[in-house]
Amino acid sequence: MGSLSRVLAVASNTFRETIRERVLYNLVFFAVLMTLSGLLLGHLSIRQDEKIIKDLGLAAMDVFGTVIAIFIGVGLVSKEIERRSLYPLLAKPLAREEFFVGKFLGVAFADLDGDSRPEIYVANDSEPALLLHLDAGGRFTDLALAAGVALNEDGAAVAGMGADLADWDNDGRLDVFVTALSGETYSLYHNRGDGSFEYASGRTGVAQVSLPLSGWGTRLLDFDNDGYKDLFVAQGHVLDTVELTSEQFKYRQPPLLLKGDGRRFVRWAAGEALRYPWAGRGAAFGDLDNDGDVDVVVSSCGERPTLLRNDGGNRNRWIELRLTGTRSNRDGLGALIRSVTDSGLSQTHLVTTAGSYQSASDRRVLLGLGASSRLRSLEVRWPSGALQRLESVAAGSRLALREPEK
Ligand SMILES: [Ca+2]
Ligand SMILES: [Ca+2]
Ligand SMILES: [Ca+2]
Ligand SMILES: [Ca+2]
Repeated sequence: MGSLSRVLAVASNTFRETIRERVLYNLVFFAVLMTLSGLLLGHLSIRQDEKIIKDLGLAAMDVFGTVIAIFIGVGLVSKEIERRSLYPLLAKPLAREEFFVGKFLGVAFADLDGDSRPEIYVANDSEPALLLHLDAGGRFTDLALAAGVALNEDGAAVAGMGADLADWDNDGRLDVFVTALSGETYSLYHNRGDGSFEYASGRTGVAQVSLPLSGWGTRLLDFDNDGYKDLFVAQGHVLDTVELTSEQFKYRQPPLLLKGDGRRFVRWAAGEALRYPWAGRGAAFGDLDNDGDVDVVVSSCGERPTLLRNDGGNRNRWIELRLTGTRSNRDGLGALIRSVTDSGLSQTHLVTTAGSYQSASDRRVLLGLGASSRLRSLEVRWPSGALQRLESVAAGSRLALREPEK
């Protein structure tokens, strides 16, 4: 019944909108048809001087013209209904702004503008990416082009596949990263804080490294707990025949690990496992062995998933956080964690399982402290707007934080 009533609602809306647009067109068409048939019959009747032929002919043309007009009208309306029925947004009256067209691969969620409602970043495989802003009335608007995250620095759409929203330069604002196909460069953006983003792939070294690579599952993660986010990408070209037509591009590619320092990213040799080429696709992140560093699971085409255990990431100090929402969602998804170490290093982490590509990650947050023995301050901004503040948190702690009820 639910789907039937939604279809009827859409049909009703569509009918009202479409009829207004098309009725004039159909009337004009009908009038032209009748004028032409009248002229034709008039011509015949003058020649044959038989009134009955004229009357019968006009009546026949009336019926013919009406049937044609109805067919065209019904055709246009049903085509419009069919087009709209492809979209899953049928539960409420539809506005044109709510249709966003694309290929929709990687998706990441975060409140980028601090209005306590999440934005949705959508990587769109060769079409401009979307940055959907949700207003207080529940309506989405695509801000990607205006914000500068729809295209790359050259104004071209890249084959965006995996995406992540994270603060890689520790300025307190979440930034955007999206992977691309070989021959393009991965797009790393810097959030300027005024609603616009800077394309930072060139100045950070990400562009030069990623030109021959094809990336999917990804995350800006701090694999060595030094307090600066690094970059992991599961890789492999989309075409298993690419080596027949290209000498430089490979179907199987090793995963990419770049170490970041808040300004630049450099390739990091992290053992034999990261030299093995896969047709990598999904990548999920989490501390699977609970030893204080982030491990990675990569899925690959035609092969078993691979677990990459992080050995040595816990040489630096760390704190683990697990959030439980009360007023916000139960898992605290979307919460922002701001921390400052004893040595003055500020970081911002987002609680999320999303991002990457076809993968869901550990919702716990692992905070790298470098050599610091404690956090000077820790602040959680919950999706409800609630603020929670802790001081002097020792390294090695595993904190379960519950959202304040009031
Ligand atoms: Ca927002
Ligand atoms: Ca930032
Ligand atoms: Ca790091
Ligand atoms: Ca681990």
